[in-house]
Amino acid sequence: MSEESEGELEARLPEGESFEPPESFVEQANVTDEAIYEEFEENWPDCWERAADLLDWEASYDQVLDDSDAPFYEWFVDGKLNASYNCLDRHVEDGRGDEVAIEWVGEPTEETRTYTYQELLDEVEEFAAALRDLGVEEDDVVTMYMPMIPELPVAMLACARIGAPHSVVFAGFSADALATRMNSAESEYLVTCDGYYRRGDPLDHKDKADEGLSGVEHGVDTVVVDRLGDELDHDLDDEQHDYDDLIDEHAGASVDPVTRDAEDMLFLMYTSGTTGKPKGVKHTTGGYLSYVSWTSHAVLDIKPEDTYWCSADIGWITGHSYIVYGPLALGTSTVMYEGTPDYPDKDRLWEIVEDYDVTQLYTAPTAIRAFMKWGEEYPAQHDLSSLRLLGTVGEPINPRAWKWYYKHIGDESCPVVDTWWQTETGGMMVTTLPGVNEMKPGSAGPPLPGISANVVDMSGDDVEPGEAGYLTVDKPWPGMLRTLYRNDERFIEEYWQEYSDEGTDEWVYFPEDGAKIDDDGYITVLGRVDDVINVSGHRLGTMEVESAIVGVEGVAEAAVVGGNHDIKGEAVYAYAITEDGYEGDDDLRERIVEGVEDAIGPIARPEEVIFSPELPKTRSGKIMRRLLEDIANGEELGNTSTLRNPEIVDDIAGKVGED
Ligand code: 6R9
Repeated sequence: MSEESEGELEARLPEGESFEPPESFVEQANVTDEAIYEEFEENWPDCWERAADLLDWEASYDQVLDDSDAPFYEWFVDGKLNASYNCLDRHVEDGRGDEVAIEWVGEPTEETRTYTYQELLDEVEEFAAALRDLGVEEDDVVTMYMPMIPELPVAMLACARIGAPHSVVFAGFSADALATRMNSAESEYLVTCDGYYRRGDPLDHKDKADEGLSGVEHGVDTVVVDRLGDELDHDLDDEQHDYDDLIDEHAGASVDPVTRDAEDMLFLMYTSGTTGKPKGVKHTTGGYLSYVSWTSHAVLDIKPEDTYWCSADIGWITGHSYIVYGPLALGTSTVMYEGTPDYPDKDRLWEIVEDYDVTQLYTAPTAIRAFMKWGEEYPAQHDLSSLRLLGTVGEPINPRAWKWYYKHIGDESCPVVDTWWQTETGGMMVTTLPGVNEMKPGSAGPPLPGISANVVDMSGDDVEPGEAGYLTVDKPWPGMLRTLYRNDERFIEEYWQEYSDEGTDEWVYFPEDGAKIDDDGYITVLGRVDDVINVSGHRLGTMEVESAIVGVEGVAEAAVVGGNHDIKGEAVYAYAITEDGYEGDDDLRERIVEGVEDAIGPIARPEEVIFSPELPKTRSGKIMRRLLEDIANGEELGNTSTLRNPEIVDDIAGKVGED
């Protein structure tokens, strides 16, 4: 966008302004009555039946919430259901088998695939039969290490059908990251593929999967999807099976959905936390599926006749909840895109919106900032009038990006929902209801009906409006994680210890985000307050990156912090001390970057590696990360007198931006 037109837009939409939901949207919205907030509050926890009612239950639950063993809450107690049945069979039984479930758009522009609900159900049953033949039993964890190809949701739903929890590992993660997760979950099955396209080139994925498998401590049966055909050939060994062969062998198979208890695990999702070890977040069948269906209905306004598109990757929670489970449970058409937004050109997303008449678009602030930088001429080349609602997720959105999205993508006629939530919350928690609330750019909005979120100070008391504090949630909700896989103790430590009153039964969930709240109850999320960096909406633990760096020969010590970045929101800044006999030169810098990519993946690639003879430390020997953050951001440095080695600070600051 040109400076001039940007200036015009800013003048038209001054800071602090709020926007009413467009009349045309309200007229047709799924939720339009603001009384819903009161209704949920008065009827809590029974209000959540409204979410459960969006599903078909084999046996109805006896109790909405069991809080007798808090914070190990149970939802929809003794209810029985199957997630794959809810996402597939029931729509087919309703006579909607010919309607589109998945519109898959490949990176090569000519390559697309459409799955109707019937076709998706057929393939899910065939793959479910194949998994059973391989030995997969109920409650066995099946890992998926796959890019954005239709076989990924097929595999997830096939697992759900036979009651085998899935654990999807983002395809951009490294071989090491795959091995760590498979070992942690003791997962004996892997579904992966030969490769996929990135900006026109076939990218090998199988080699990375094989390398990961070599680090797995137990035997693994692997299924390999042939995504690239003749572009890439691989030999399969005895424990490796070709996906298409398995599907052929089980053609026409019918596999009844197994009856799952509401509290049975639907999937595991590993996410970064404060320590170096990723956490296995456990989600259940009844609570999770009810919650993502409800939020897809109330916030994304999904209706069966929509063509809805969330541009996230299914390897992250956003893709699980809002590409696969929520949209399919509601029986809509969900778009899945394999490629990147700028290939073959920077208008690719807008071309897809136009071609498929996309009705809702859900994306991330980092993408919106890139679109802004590329210029409004790209969306302007396309007819985007099919869009009815826009959404964002993953990190705070700056008001300027919000307004650009609202104007240049939504033509000022689509509400924008800025949705705050986490892997652990399962679904959206703080955001406006698009048919009810006014929108304030930069502020996510009020907590959703039934969600009790507050902004508190360090002792847990509410802060004054406008003051920064910590976001907390003091009532459970159906989509919440139930525990960290096989680690109840860490579950309590990570999320509940900080703000709960020991001895009483007052359990308070702490998501580790900073926030402020306005007079009208709107919450602005400020970002993580733990050692987690949010790079382009992806969570990275500083400890994970640090341990990768100290694993590089020649590095004695490392500290990693997040620094501001125009597009990514935050970027990784690495400070390293060399071992005696090693130079902090380009060669070592390169090996550090490689080391991080090998241990985690390219998303964790340091923006800068700064060599320093020492790190700034307090007298008690703790690294002063705040100071390193200020240095990365080129900010004025505050008081350094509490440091053991204050002289080092100027030295390091002088080195930022050198490489
Ligand atoms: C869904 C997802 C969670 C962290 C979360 C927070 C940040 C997400 C946000 C947001 C401000 C929003 N975050 N949405 N911050 N405004 N609308 O992203 O899950 O990958 O687990 O990340 O992302 O810091 O704690 P996850």
